[in-house]
Amino acid sequence: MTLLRNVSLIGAPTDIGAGARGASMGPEAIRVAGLAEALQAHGVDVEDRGDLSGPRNPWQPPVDGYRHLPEVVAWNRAVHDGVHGILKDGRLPILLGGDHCLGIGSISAVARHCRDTGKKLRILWLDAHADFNTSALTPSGNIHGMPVATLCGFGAPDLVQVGGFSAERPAISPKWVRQIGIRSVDQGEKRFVHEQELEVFDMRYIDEMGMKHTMELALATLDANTHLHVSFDVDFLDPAIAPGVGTTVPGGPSYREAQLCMEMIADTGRLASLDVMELNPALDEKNRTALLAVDLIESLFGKSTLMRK
Ligand code: B3U
Ligand code: MN
Ligand code: MN
Repeated sequence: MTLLRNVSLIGAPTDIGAGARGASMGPEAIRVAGLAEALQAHGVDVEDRGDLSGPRNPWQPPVDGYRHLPEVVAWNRAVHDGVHGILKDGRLPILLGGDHCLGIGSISAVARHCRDTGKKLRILWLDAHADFNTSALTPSGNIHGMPVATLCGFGAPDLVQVGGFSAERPAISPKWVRQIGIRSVDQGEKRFVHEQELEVFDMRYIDEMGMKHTMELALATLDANTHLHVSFDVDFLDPAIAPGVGTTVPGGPSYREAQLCMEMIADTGRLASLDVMELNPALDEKNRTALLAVDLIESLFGKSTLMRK
């Protein structure tokens, strides 16, 4: 296992792409829950680069299918630059969101880094939602429902172009993505997921086949040259254990399933960047969702009960 042991935290305190207010407090809640200290206890070198800044949330209705597009663009440019700087320094970025629209900035930075260093990119999208809407398909206009489609080149030009990409040469291909835990997909979005052949391990698949088999497939064909990015939307987890998110969907992975998912990712030794998104302290109970997220991130960085071969 050759896990990167140098981690940089970077916060993006905004709910600019979300449907509920409060994810802007996510970075601080994760810090208060002790992420840096927990990783340090596992021998990880952790620096905290503090929080990015950007426009405040004007809380306006959608315009042409997008809510707050100019503000979302500004935040994603800032996230891109912050994450790219960390990768250039040879460190593993952990983006503390913030809502999931910021995955555009984070993953475009990772994609640019992979292109420049000749790495293969694999993205694990842990989420209740596919986040594959476009302005024509979205029921809400909230851009946190659009980051995967945008990164694949289907989105607002200003967002598709973050990191120097374009609709013709987008940041990522749907083929590089594996979605896990999905249980809420809108009607039009469903058709588009199918059309673009996104590889989705939905909750029915996990229920029938188990998390172990799911992760074996999602992590298949990684090699020594693969950069593994995990985009962890905290609403991936069952709301019974993780109430502190804006859009809870029942029927998510249990604590045990989520632990196994994280442990199997850690075992690959390929984790090279991480987003922790959609944590909403305004909806949480005594920071328990943040504490759970920290616990799961520890597993992602190799915490295990016994010595492993
Ligand atoms: N698919 C819905 C809801 C949603 C997506 N992502 C989150 N919620 N967190 C939408 O608005 O696009
Ligand atoms: Mn999401
Ligand atoms: Mn979600």
